[in-house]
Amino acid sequence: MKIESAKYLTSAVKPEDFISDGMEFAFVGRSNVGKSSFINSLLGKPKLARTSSTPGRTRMINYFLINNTFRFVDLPGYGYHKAGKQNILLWSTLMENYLRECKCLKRVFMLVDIRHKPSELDKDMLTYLTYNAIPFTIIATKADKIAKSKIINYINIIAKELCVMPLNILAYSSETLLNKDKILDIIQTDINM
Ligand SMILES: Nc1nc2c(ncn2[C@@H]2O[C@H](COP(=O)(O)OP(=O)(O)OP(=O)(O)O)[C@@H](O)[C@H]2O)c(=O)[nH]1
Ligand SMILES: [Mg+2]
Repeated sequence: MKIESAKYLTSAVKPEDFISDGMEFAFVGRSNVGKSSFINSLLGKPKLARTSSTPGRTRMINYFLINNTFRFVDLPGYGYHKAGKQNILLWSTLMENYLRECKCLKRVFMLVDIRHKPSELDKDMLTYLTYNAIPFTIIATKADKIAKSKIINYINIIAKELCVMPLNILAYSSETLLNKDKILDIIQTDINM
């Protein structure tokens, strides 16, 4: 698929703001895992979704309109340890509401850091998606941070932890754009269905 146009559409801060028609692809994962960078690199627009080295940057739900036909939805990250153990934001309420209510969702891209074992929250997310029959693709991002020859080993570890086949996980890097075309093809196929 070719990205012809991509622009910021609107943000949601409460469920009443959610858009209820059309097609959407949403991006979930731990805070700082690289969701906004993933969106920007897929779209070839480095500054579209705000990225930051500070976890918890994306607090609202941000909608982007692509090719005037479908939307990307940048969701707040989960598992953000704000200051000390007392103040852990687990899943954001807004994100939970979104996953429960969205009618337009074609697929969720669930991002994990290729270098780390998935957390309990990641496992909970996967269970949630499976239980609610939401189609998903697991993305192991920041693949540029490890040697190419090691990618398969890391994918195998993540697959085992998440109880999925290694084939169901795609390595990605917003720096090298590894597997970008494959991901755009997945989106195109979903749209055509
Ligand atoms: N090397 C490398 N760095 C990445 C990659 N993806 C993201 N980063 C960096 O990781 C940090 C977090 O990226 P974001 O895209 O802001 O992460 P996020 O998941 O949107 O974070 P929140 O909005 O806080 O939930 C930034 O410093 C990015 O530059 C990648 O593929 N490779
Ligand atoms: Mg973000």
